[in-house]
Amino acid sequence: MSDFPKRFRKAVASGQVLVKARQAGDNLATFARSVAAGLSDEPKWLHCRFLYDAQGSRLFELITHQPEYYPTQIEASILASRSEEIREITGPRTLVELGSGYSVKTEHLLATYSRGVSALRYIPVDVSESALLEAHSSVSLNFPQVEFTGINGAYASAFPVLRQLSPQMVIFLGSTIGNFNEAETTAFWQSVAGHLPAGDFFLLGVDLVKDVDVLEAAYNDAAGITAQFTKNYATRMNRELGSQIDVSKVEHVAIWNPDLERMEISLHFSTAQHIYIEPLNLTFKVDSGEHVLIEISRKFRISKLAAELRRFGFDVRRILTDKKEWFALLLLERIADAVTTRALSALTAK
Ligand code: SAH
Ligand code: AVI
Repeated sequence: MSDFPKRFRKAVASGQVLVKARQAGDNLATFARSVAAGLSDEPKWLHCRFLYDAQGSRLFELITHQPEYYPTQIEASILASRSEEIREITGPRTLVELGSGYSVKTEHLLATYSRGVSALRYIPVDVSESALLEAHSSVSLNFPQVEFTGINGAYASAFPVLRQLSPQMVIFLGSTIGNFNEAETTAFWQSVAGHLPAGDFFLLGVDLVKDVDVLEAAYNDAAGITAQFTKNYATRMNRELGSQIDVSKVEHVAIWNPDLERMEISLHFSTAQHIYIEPLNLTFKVDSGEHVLIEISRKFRISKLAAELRRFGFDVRRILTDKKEWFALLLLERIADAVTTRALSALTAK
């Protein structure tokens, strides 16, 4: 991992499409350890990043086309109409995208940021190799002037190279930030603030708190695609970890938690089952009727979020939202180090 910045520089220089942040074989061990940690806990959980194998990435893309799943269409229309305004504030710069998936909505930004420049550097970061390759075929076809270097790894794997990419705008769309719990959110912003030079920008997409019926419908689409996406977790465990889960006896459950203002997505076991983790030779028992939490999707209130971001060293330069105020894009600027250092030490002193 420590030589990653060097490998990354070489990849950019040689025009390589993808650079792996981790060593081969690492992913399976990481997956097995993560599943074991979650199934040892009470209540049981599984980490949502492992939803995205090739099939999971395809299913997520299908979710974004379901009529009930409003975030994608609304965020895309904000980007389509406001990308110029964003570029006017930031000026031309490199685009780094966290959790880029198929980079579909990003094409609005690529179109705007590639205008009038001889080349635009685009660095998408994603744990899903298939999603990065899919994004590359589309971006290279539609934007030949874009220099694409995908980082195949977790978000944090890209942080050590942020300094060499300045001036940049880091993009984190789709309200994927909502999939982090509180501890992960704090660690994420502290780490981004520690690596992003002052004056660089961060474009954050967030889904806002709204009517429970709209929210629950978005995660329980009539075509059952989200249910397939959830159950694919168990299918992936069977294939990669030899887990022997009877997938026909698990169900997708997605409900709104009003106290924590988040959707909670679980695998519900209708019968007791034993889950094997072959690489670790461990077995866990799940009871009949038990729920295993596989994903949270927090929804936000702009004023509270903006105050929190300021404490992490980000100034909110512009808030872009739709008429119904269902979704928002926040354009953040990383403020000067002295100010941030004070803010961060005040945070850690709490
Ligand atoms: N940005 C796209 C895709 C969102 S889906 C959109 O808005 O539509 C979330 C994406 O983040 C997936 O492609 C998934 O593979 C990736 N992802 C999830 N957890 C990750 C992690 N810890 N590190 C890097 N990528 C991650
Ligand atoms: C990627 N992420 C923001 C999606 C969400 O809405 O939380 C993942 C998802 N899960 C089920 N549907 C969509």
